[in-house]
Amino acid sequence: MKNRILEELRANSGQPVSGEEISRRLGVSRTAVWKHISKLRSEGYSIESHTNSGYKLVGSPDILSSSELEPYLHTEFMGRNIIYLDSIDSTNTYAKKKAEGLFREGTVVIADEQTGGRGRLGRHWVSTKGKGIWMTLMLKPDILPSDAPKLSIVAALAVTNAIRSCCRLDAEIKWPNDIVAGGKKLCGILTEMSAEEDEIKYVIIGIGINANMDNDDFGQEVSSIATSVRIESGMPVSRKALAASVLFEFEQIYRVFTRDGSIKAFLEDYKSKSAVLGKEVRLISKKEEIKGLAVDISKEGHLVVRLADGSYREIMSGEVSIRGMHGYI
Ligand code: BT5
Repeated sequence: MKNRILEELRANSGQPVSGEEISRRLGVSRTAVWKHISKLRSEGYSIESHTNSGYKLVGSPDILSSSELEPYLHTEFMGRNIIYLDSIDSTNTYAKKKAEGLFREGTVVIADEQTGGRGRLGRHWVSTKGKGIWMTLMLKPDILPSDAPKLSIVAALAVTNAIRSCCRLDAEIKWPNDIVAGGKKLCGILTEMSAEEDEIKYVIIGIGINANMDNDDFGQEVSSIATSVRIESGMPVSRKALAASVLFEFEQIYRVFTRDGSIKAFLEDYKSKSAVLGKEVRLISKKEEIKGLAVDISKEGHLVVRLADGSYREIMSGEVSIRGMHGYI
């Protein structure tokens, strides 16, 4: 009901609309209308009350709730059910708990702030309030569990396309799951899955985009490798427009991918946006560090590296960190 009242206020584009009219149109009491208006105000909506003419919407908060995101969405199922949280430890942790029950395909958990944002291997992800897009996509694709890791490739390509089209920034993909600009990290992706035998129970894809982060927000250690859309482009970005664009791009590629669990149809596009192909890289895992020239990405989504002795190694994304020879990338 709250969202429908918001729609009524928006539909009147800046003109006041009387409580009586809203109550009649929506079939609720005037007291109920007043209560929902109070709730909207507490969420950051600026609503003026005019004694004779009614309520007028004069400002909306910069948040990624369903009612704020909805006008920007051009998807069929991605983000059509949004769980918006003001603050949470981690949207991935939250989504995992939700995914144990029934959920609608394409549900998105979005938080304005994460107090315990997670990277891979238990690393911390800085998620400052109101400055980024911290979200988790909830999916149940009908593909083999062994194909699910390729969804990081799908997500990385979607985010890169969205940043390129929304922010006019030459974002690139640092295989497999980082998006970079100016040699620093703009976005990280954390894909987690639960499967039983040959059936996927759920896949959740956590996406953290540094939209309007400032250098100070990252802290000293992270700021040497991190950047944001705002820092790189010199302009703040609309988080609503960017988040909606990511969901749109994701839906397009996900549809193609889930036909057969293959990345073949968009692999060339992915490769053309790669920040590592053609570069000398260091691949760091728990066991070893190897150096080589990144030459290709296979149809399995593995990185193919040519080593100094001329031999080739195919690297799976799992537990590897990739670095340039002299810096982050
Ligand atoms: C990642 O891990 O890059 C995956 C990050 C996924 C974050 C999203 S936000 C929504 C969802 N909910 C979660 O709890 N997580 C997901 P990894 O490749 O392990 O990189 C982590 C490393 O990146 C850290 O050790 C830092 O060095 C660096 N880092 C931390 N915060 C960062 C930030 N905001 N921007 C850039 N780099 C950061």
